[in-house]
Amino acid sequence: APTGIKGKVNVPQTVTTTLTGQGQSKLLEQFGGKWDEFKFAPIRESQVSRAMTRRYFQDLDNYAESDVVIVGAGSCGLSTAYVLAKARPDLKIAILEASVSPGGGAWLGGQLFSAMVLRRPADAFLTELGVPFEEEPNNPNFVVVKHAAQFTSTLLSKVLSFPNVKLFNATCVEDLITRRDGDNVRLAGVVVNWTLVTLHHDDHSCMDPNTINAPIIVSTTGHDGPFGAFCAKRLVSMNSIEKLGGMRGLDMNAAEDAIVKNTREVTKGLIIGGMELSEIDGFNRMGPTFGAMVMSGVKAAEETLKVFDT
Ligand code: AHZ
Repeated sequence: APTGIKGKVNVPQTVTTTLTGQGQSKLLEQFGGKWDEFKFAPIRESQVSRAMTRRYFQDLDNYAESDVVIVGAGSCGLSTAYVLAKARPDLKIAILEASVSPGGGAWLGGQLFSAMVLRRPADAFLTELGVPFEEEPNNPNFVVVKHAAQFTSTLLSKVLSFPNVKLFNATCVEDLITRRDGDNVRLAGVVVNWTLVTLHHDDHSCMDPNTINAPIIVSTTGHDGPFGAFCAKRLVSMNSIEKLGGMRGLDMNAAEDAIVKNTREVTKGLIIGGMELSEIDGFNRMGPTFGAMVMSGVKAAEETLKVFDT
């Protein structure tokens, strides 16, 4: 491996940034000075480029053979990654997210409102993550996180801290790698491209993709939309399943239980969870309640572990 990448990971000590009596930041004091003497350590531009590219290309090399690929870093995909990475530090987990910003639809609770609702017993996942939540007065059946972004940023930060996880954002899964398995097909990886390239296949000459091999793909690309339900739709276009069930109208009670219970290996090597599953099975949507997304993530991780255990 190139030197300088596997160096010691520095965990920052907590520093107090509160202002002192003289209105001076203690943080600045720690770095030894007054504002007019403030100076960063010197750097050359190429050193910045090399620090980034060396790591990225080493990651591309390392994760070209992954143990698990998670497609889509929404609430379901990130929950899957958290459970899996924690349970099995020996597994190499690549998360592929088409958008620049991971998190999918979980930055807001619903419409453009802040609070995020999760029905019990999904509060156990919040407790596991250490995300604070409120009880709803006179209703023990659900809990409320004051801002969905607090849930998503905490989950994301924990997932990214696992040494066995790499998130490739702005990277789109644009096809599946398949192998014949008797009369059936099993998945053996994914075909990827920069999302900006994927979006321009129609107006540029051929821009070939890249690949990642993995025995298990967990697809959590959400319901149909500009990018959503990717693997579900691909299963139909490659004749692996006849047709999609198609997501039905909103019914919170029916939808959440159905999604969690049915999160499963749909085709050999492909586990589907979250709202993408509603497109396969024809389940209802649940709208702005996120318990099923995290619990489907937990189940997707368990289904993945089952495959590795057999
Ligand atoms: O960008 C997508 C999003 O971040 C990403 N994605 C989609 N297609 C992709 C592809 N390659 C890589 N081909 C891709 N990434 O997948 C993520 C899906 O996140 P999401 O939040 O849309 O899905 P989820 O199933 O995790 O959560 C659904 C949340 C919903 S939708 C809903 C309703 O409509 O009623 N209710 C809830 C709680």
